Amino acid sequence: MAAGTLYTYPENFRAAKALIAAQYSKADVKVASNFVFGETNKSPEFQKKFPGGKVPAFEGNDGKLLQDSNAIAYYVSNNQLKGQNEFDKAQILQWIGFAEGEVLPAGCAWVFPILGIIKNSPSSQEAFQRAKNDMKTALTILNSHLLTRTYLVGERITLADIVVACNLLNPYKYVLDPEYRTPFTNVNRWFLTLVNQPQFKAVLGDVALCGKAAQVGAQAGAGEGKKKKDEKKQEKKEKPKKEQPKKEKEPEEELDAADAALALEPKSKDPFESLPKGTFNFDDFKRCYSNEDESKSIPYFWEKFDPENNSIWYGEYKYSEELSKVFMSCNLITGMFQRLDKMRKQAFASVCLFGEDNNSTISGIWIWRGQELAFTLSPDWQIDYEVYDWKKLDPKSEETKKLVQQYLSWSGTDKDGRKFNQGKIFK
Ligand SMILES: N[C@@H](CCC(=O)N[C@@H](CS)C(=O)NCC(=O)O)C(=O)O
Repeated sequence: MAAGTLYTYPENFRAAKALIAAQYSKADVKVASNFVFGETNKSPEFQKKFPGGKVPAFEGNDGKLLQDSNAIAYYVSNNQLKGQNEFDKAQILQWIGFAEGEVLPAGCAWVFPILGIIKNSPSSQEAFQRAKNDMKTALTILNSHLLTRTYLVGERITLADIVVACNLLNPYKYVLDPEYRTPFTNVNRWFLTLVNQPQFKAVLGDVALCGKAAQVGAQAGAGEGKKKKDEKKQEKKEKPKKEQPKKEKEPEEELDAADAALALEPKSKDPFESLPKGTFNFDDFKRCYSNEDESKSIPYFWEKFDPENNSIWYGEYKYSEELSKVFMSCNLITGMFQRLDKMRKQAFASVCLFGEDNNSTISGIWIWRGQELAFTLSPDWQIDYEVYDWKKLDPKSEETKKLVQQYLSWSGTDKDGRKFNQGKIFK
């Protein structure tokens, strides 16, 4: 029986396939405890073993290496999951192909902009609509197949069920609301049967189906009424502070898609261009902040900061009561960072999450060129900023010094005493 270590971040639906399969087959698969997404998988040692640096990745106790969630899930599966005869095996492969080719693209295009994993732009509205339609087509096919069957292949759960259900996990959690999913009774019944099996539950915990479809820019599943620009306007329990590297890189999960989206955008004028440059060099400061301890980089900041031409702001997320899972809130922050990509050159921010699941707040310190709220300089930067309250800080005041110290050193508590949990750096 296969035994080894799975490299992944927590709550990765791809990794769940192998972990659930391992539950059924009693394969001894352990999740690497010190894995930091965007860092461990980008290291030369990791990439030597797993070229491309994607996760999940599997290292057997015997040294065998495997990438790709479906391949790993297959490897740790028992014969029942793999199929009892050649035709079953072929059908299982067929459904894995369906999961990857039909379900996953539609699911990602629909859910990822909402989770802030990929950038949403006016052109992606079309992709969004297409994804909803494609998901309908995929669910229709599944629904008619499951009309007369309990499981996808044969009479018992196989890898086909595990892989298709895992690829449907995020859609069912975040966007397939009761109205959308009602026609797909057989798929709903099948999905609920699966996620309530002890082997699924051991990996996924309780899976709550979506009550209200989450929208882009909003906390998934949370009320939408408060946001003005409803159409414009969001995994893994992240590592607790002690284990987290100080200057965590932004998650690169699916950044390939985000980067591709950015690359397609026409080159536009720098919105900061009309403002005087001043003497503060953002690149030099960022380099210092990344390489030095805060005992050096914060004094460096104050020594170099040019208050005539730059300003410091405090931004606080308005709807903290809607924040649920920490990983989703982190995606909310990094999603905003991605959408502000062109602002990076002349800006820096440290945005922190305080508290824990279902009891957290988000706030941050931002520094940028100019004295006004920078988001007003470009329509491209106005997707998220209205969900924050913004306060310009007086660089001379003691309060500002304290806030800069706190947020740049990722420490302290929020106003209500919630402890620092995660920090994200916009640079
Ligand atoms: N087909 C692969 C896709 C793996 C994949 O895209 N993983 C993402 C995270 S879920 C990743 O590691 N991205 C990091 C990167 O692309 O650098 C699988 O199913 O395992």
